[in-house]
Amino acid sequence: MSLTCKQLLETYEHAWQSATHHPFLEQCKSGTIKPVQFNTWLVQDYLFVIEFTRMVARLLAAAPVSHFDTILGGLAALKDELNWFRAKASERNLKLDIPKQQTNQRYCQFMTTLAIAPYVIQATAFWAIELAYNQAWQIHSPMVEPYHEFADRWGNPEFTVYVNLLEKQADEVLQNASELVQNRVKEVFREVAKFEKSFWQMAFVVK
Ligand code: HMH
Repeated sequence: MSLTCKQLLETYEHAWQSATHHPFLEQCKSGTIKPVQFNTWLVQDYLFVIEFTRMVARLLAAAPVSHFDTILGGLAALKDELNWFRAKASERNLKLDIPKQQTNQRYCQFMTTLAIAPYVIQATAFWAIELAYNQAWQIHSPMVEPYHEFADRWGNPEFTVYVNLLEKQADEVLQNASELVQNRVKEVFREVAKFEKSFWQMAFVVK
């Protein structure tokens, strides 16, 4: 029996729940988040997305040509996203050349190590990372101003369609994964869930 993305979500339901629910998101929804905390998340996420873009570039290099369209679409969206982050930071007078917090450093290090993993592992990690944001922001939508556009960026229905395509691509290659590789996929999925949970918490570590 081959492993599927749906099975990962079912098996690790609790860990996934923690990845997509957090006081940070609730406080953005209600507008009670302190601006300094929101800004902390914003700059850390910008720094994360730089390394995430590099991960997606490596994934493209390992992908079958039939997966190019979706991945190239993802990279184009990341190009816009990086520019959007810079615009948001500039509106808020935030410095972007600051050190990553430890959680962010570890998450980025984890993405770097995926470079030498088989494509199926990279594809599943890619799907899980995008799904985490799609669900987390969607579950907490709509958000009050000025957070509405943040919730909409990842929670919008087109983003869900894109994440579903990533799931299909991961499922397709999971069909041929050995048991050893399936076990690595499970570990990587749990790691993503753990990192996503701690990422929200970074907002509350204000330096
Ligand atoms: C921490 N996970 C984190 N940041 C993001 N921007 C995404 C996932 C997806 O885009």
